Amino acid sequence: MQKIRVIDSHTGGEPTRIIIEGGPDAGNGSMRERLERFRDHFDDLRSAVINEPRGSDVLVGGLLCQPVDPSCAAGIVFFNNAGYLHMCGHGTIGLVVTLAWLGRIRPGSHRIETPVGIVTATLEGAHRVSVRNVPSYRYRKNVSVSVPDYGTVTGDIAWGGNWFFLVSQHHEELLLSRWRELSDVTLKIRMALEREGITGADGGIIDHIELFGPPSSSSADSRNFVMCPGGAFDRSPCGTGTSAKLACLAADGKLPEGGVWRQESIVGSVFEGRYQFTHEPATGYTPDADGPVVIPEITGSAWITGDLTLLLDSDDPFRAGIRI
Ligand code: PYC
Repeated sequence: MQKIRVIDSHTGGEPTRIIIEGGPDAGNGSMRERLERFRDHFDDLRSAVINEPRGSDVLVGGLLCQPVDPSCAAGIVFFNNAGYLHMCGHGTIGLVVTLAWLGRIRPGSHRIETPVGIVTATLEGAHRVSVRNVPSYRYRKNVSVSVPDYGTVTGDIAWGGNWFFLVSQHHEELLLSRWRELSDVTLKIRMALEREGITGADGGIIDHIELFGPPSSSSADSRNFVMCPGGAFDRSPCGTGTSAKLACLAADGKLPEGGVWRQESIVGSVFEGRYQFTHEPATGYTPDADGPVVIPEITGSAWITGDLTLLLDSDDPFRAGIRI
C-alpha cells in the first residue's frame, strides 16, 4: 500500500492539492528538470493523485520540492489532469497558505522556485497572499482564428507563466450557469488555434483560453472565464491568466504602472493585480513582441480544505486513476 500525504486548499474557489510526503523522487535538479523526471518516470503518480477516483478534473496538484537555491523557501512542480503546468498563480497562493498552516513559514516574503523561474510570495495573514510572478508580456495583438460552427474570433496572445489567448470581443454572457456553453466555445477556440498552427513564442502551445466581460460586482474591473488545459474551467480568476491580462493592459496603456486591476472570476472570487515594468528576461521574449515586459503581482486568498493520506493499493485496478 503506497501512502501519499496531501494538503488540499482552495484559492478563490479553485482547488490545489500539494503533495507533502510520499511523492515521487523527482531528483535534485532544477524545477524544470524535476518536472521532466516526474513526467517521464512517475506520470502514473500524477494521474493517481489528480484524477478520479481520488481527485477530479478541477484539481491542480503541486509536488513540494526542496529548492536548489537556499534563499528559496520551497520548490514546486504543478500538474493537472492533462499534464504539467509551467506555473500556477492560484496554486502558489494555495502552496503558501499550506506551508503556513503546516507551520513551515511565517508571514512575510518567501521565494519559491518554479519550472519557469523564481516567484516571490508574500504571506499577509493566515489566508491572504501576494505573488510577484515571472516576467510577462503580450506576444501578439488582434490575432484572428476561424472557429468552426462559431465564426472568426480575435484575441491577444500573452505569456503570464503559461500561454493564454485573451478574447474580449465575443457575444457570450459570462454567467456561471452557462459554464457548459462557455466551455464548449473556449475548447473550440483552443482546437482552432492548434489547427491553424497559432502558438506563443518559440512554438509554445496556447493551452489556456480566457474570455473577458463586464464584472457582476461594482468593485471589480472585469470578469473572466478561463478554460484550462484539461477541459475544466478555472473557478478562480487565474493567477497566470490575470498576469497575461495585466501585460495586455500595460501594452495598450489602459492601466498605469502600480495601478490596481480587480479581476473577478466566473464564480465571483476576485484577484487584485498590479504590475511594474522590468528589464528582466522573459520566456521566449524578442523585441518584435507586441508590448513591454512587466512583473505582475497577484493578490488572493486561500483556505485549507483537507489534510489527508491517499492510499494506492497495488491490487486496485484504478490505482493510477482514470485517464479520460
Ligand atoms: O492560477 O495560474 C493559475 C492557474 C492556472 C491553471 C489554473 N489556475
